[in-house]
Amino acid sequence: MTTETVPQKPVLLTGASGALGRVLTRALGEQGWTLRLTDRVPFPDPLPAGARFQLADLEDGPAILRLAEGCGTILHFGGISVEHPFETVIGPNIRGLYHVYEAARREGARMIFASSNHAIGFHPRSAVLDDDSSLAPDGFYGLSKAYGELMGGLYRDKHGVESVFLRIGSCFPEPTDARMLATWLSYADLTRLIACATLAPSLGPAGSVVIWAASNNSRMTWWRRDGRAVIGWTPQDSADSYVAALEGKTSGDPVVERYQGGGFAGIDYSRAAPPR
Ligand code: NAI
Ligand code: 15L
Repeated sequence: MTTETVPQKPVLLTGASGALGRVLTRALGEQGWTLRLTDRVPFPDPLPAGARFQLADLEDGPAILRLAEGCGTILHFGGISVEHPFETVIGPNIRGLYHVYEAARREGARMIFASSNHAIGFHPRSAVLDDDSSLAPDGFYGLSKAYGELMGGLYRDKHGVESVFLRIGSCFPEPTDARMLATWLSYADLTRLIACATLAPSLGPAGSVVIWAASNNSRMTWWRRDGRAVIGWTPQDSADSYVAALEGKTSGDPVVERYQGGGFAGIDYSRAAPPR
């Protein structure tokens, strides 16, 4: 554990203009972090002191290398963030990810990768997963996140690049359906998670950790062991106060309700029926 609250080197945040990028920019900026922000669309909010923004496409490798110069941590939140056709996903989420890992390698920076529950979304909700359970992507988007975690393993094993793989559940202002009673991650818990992942002096002997990024929801019975003790993160919020309002809010679709990935598992699902 560490007593520092501000990283010694600048932190690069990709996807800064997106929903979570804006949340993190505001929260980490208020804590005095030196942020280098980037996205392919302009940053819509006032910039905090200590932050600067540069437009760049993740597919522009030299631009990403330049942006990362001098950074000690990369918070990689940019890219396609929901299910899309393969050809839409591959550029930002595969080629773009490669550029970010190359930048991390060159700078000796720690990578904090916004992976997703959709990397494991085809596990049924009856399964209990640990950090070494098999990947089971529920679409092309989830497949890109699974590939990202594998790429992180390659850069760890071959180049010593550290990674924190955040398998984010559902990070929104509040939960909005029954599934999110399990998967919800509050913005405050996300912000604390990023601080712990960035400031932890070490990621242990493995050099990488997987985190099930959900708040302290009593309905989250699907995800168990992970690396939170290594980085010192404990979620403090909970979806439990929304149970009465949301527990009946289900889709009625047996495929969607069967799998951890919910609606994403049901997109373009063409089997006659889910396996028994
Ligand atoms: P978002 O879609 O609001 O933000 C993604 C940002 O990436 C956008 O601002 C977009 O312009 C940028 N981007 C896309 N392609 C790019 C490219 N080629 N070059 C540069 N920038 C590009 O998504 P959100 O919700 O903020 O999520 C952030 C990250 O967290 C994403 O990687 C997403 O997959 C991941 N995540 C989010 C969850 C959530 O509940 N919000 C759950 C699980 C994972
Ligand atoms: C994700 O990976 C998406 O980025 C987000 O928009 C939500 O759909 C979330 O998963 C979820 O599963 O709720």
